[in-house]
Amino acid sequence: MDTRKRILPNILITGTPGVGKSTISRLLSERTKFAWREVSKLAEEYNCLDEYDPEYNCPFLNEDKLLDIMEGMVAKGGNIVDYHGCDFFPERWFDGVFVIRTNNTSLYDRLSARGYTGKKLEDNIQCEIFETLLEEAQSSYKPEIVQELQNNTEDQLHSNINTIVEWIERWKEENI
Ligand code: DAT
Repeated sequence: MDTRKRILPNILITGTPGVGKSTISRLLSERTKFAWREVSKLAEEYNCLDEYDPEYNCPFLNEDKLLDIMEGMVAKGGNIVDYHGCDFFPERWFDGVFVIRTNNTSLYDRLSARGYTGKKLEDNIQCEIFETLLEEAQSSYKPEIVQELQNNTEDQLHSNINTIVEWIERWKEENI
């Protein structure tokens, strides 16, 4: 895929589970008409989940198969890719990478409300405390395309949507 052929940017929305990736991606896709690519759903839909990981109580993702399927989807741009991981996508796919962040107490409440308990809950809170996804994004993409967005409150949610919409408008001015 040649990035020069994209007429719209591709955006990656990443972060620990519960930080608000789906909420942001859905609102953003309604505003921009960009396609929302929920990677967990695509993995299920296209049978990219392999045998069960007993430690984490979730299936392994067949990354190569998933990437083959997604390659055609992202070729023309105009995609919002939403996933709690970011180091296995080809770097050339994305023009902007947004790492969504949430404070520990809000994240704890959101994940508990989702029914997470024990190790699964603790691992996800630790993941946020250790800035695992921020570091993963910073080591996988050029620093100038990685942006961190705090998403604790409704006000921040709307301001984050506006920030990304404005970023898209700027990208269009600079690239078309
Ligand atoms: P993710 O897709 O990262 O797992 P989500 O979008 O499902 O996260 O959000 C998790 C929960 O948090 C969900 O109940 C919606 C809520 N939420 C998201 N953003 C929020 C915000 N800025 N303020 C308050 N609640 C928020």
